[in-house]
Amino acid sequence: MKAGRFMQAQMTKGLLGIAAMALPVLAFAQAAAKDIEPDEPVRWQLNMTQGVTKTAQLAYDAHMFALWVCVVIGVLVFGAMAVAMFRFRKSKGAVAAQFSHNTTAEIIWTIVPIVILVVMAWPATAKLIAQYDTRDSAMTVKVTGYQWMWKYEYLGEGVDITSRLDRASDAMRQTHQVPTVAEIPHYLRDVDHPLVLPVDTKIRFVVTADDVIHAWWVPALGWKQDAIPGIVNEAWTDISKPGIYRGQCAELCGKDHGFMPIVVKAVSKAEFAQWLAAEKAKNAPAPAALPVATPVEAAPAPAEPQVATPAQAAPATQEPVPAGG
Ligand SMILES: [Cu+2]
Repeated sequence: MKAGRFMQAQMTKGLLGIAAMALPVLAFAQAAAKDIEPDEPVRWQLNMTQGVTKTAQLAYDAHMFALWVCVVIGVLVFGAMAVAMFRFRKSKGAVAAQFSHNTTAEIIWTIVPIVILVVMAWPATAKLIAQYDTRDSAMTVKVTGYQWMWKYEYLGEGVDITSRLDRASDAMRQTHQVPTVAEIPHYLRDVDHPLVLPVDTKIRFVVTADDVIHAWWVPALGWKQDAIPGIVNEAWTDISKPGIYRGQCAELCGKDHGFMPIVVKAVSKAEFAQWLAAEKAKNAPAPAALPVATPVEAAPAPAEPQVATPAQAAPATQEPVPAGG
C-alpha cells in the first residue's frame, strides 16, 4: 500500500533525524568559535548549517519542521511496533488475527499521511514563493559561468570581476599532491578575486552562462541557481553577517568543474561603497597620465571624451577568456 510505504520512508527519516539531533551541542560550540567564516560546516557536524540570509533561514526552518514531523512519526511507529512485538508475542499465547480488509484502518492510513503532507507542503510553498521574489532589490549582480571561472558584473556600476581558482591551489593541483591545511588553508576553495557584497542589502542576481550549464552555489546563502547559456535565471540574497562564504559550481561542466570555486566576501555597507569606488577608479581611463607621457602628442588628448561610461570602461577590465584548461 502507498500509505505503508510512506510510513516506512518516514520511519527511516525519523531514525536519521534522531541521529542528526545527537550532536548539535558540539556543532554549535564549534560554530561559535569561528567568526570570520560564520557558516562553515565543522567536522562531524550532522545537521545542515543555518545560513546567513533570509532565504537560508526559511530553508532551515522548513527542514527542521519536516525533521521534527519525521521524528514524531518515527517515535510513534517504532513505539507501536515495539509494543505489538512485546505484548502480543507468540510465547505469551498471542494468535495472529485473520482478516483481509479493514475499511476503517485503510481510511485512517490514507487520510493521516495526506494531512501530514499538506501541513508540510503549505508553509514550504509559501517559503518557495518568497525565495523567488526578487522585487525591491537595491542592486543587481550578473553572474556568468565560464569553463572554468565566474564573472561578476555589478550592473549599472561599470564594475566587473573575473573570479578564478587561486594560484596556490592551481599550482598545487598540477602536482597531483595533497597539501596540508597549513600549506594551503582553503585548497580548491579559494579564488583570486572574491565577489564582494554588502550586508543587510537585498541583492538581486541574474545568472547565466557563456558555454555550458554551470550552477552557482554558496550554501550559506541558502540557494543554488543553474547558469544556463541563453537563459537568464534570477535569485536574490540578503546577507546578515559580514564574513567569507565559500561555494562551488554545482553542475558538472567539464574537466575543470571541480576547480571553479566561489568566494563571497560580505562586508559592511560603508566598506562596500569604499570598495566599489576604488574598483570604479581602477576601471576608469586615466586621462591625467596621457599628457605626461609625451608632451608633443599630448595636445589632442583633451579632445577625447573624458567621461567614463560603463560601455567604455568594461572592455578594458575584462580579462581574456582562455580557450580551455
Ligand atoms: Cu561549472
